[in-house]
Amino acid sequence: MSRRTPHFAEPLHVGRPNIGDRERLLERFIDLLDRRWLTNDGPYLQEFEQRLAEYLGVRHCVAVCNATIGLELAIRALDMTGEVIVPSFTFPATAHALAWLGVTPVFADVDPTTHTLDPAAVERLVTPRTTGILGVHVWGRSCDVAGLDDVAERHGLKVLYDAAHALGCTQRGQMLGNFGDAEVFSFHATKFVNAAEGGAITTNDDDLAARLRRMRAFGLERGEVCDVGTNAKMNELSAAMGLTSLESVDDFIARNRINLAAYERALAGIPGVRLLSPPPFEQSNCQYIVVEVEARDAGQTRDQLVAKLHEENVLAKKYFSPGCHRMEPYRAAHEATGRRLPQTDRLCDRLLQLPTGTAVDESMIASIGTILGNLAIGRRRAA
Ligand code: T4K
Repeated sequence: MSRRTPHFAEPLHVGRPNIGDRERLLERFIDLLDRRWLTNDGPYLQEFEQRLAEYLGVRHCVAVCNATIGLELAIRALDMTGEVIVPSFTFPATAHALAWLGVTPVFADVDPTTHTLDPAAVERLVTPRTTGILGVHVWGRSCDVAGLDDVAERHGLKVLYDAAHALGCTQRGQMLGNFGDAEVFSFHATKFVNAAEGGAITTNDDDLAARLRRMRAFGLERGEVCDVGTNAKMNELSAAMGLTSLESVDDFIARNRINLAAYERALAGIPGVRLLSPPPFEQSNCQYIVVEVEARDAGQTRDQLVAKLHEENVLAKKYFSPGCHRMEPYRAAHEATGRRLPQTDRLCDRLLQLPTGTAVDESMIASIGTILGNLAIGRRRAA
């Protein structure tokens, strides 16, 4: 059977890493090899933490080996136990970090516009066992931090934010990273600023920062074991990558904005295909191109569109489908509660993400628009 040639000869990935200044990166690698200092609070780690804290305007930044371990560290350092309320509409790492520590993730529904936790839905789930709220700034859109703080204050709960998507994004003009008791960023290869693997916990609480630093390195402080700890350290190679990548943060954001504008043009007028815009009056890193599909108007379901895009080598994603509450480790316990998460289920069925970043240019985006337009309009004509 002959296979049709895809539109793109090479696959276009969502999350193709941005590389930044290669020369600077290689200089740093040579330098750290010459110095023979590869991990354990090395100079690049310290510089990365300091530069990140300055960028975010936050007092403390504790770099870690990845965001999942960063969440675990923060959950434990904040003494979250029992039940913690969390969105189901997130990468499974958010829920896993709780479950891994024996804390029950209680899934709350999200706001249909922001895709982040709905404070009213959170409040309905508070029980005597609840110790905290774990919000996710999904796509870099800020949670309703004032609404969640209000619920937390009235019920004596800790607030942690999963800010894996949110570097360089603001809430009322202030950088995310400054809210709740702590926030956790990801510097995974697929994030627009990356350290190959990496993460960072930010907080304005001095005692919490000291505890996180101890816990990150076996509970050690000045050579003494003062706490139960683990090994969550970021090594020097990752820190050098993170630092170099962070130096290009403005360029990466500028490129993401240009790509977003190109998608706005390319997708305009395609029936049933709506591009999500970042919130007005806020700074956004624009690192995810998120499209909502209305199957009735597009003449195709989201899944059909994704399958056809893949045939053209556009490897669109279906983050975060299914929601965590429908995933094997959590399904039975969630079903037993009889609760429904209609907004989450709706988003899980309708959203897709398209390639952006420095590996994609405006002409590729125009072609993706043509492919999508032909699929949606062609189908309607056929109907
Ligand atoms: N919280 C939230 C809300 C998150 O979204 C995530 C991670 C976390 C917490 C946990 O953060 P970390 O512990 O990872 O620091 C990706 C990422 O693996 C994952 O980190 C990310 N969220 C999630 C949203 O997306 P996938 O399923 O897209 O697959 P992946 O990593 O294989 O990469 C996607 C595509 O990118 C591949 O098709 C090929 C391309 N790619 C990937 C890598 C790793 C490259 O071209 N080069 C590469 O080096 O998960």
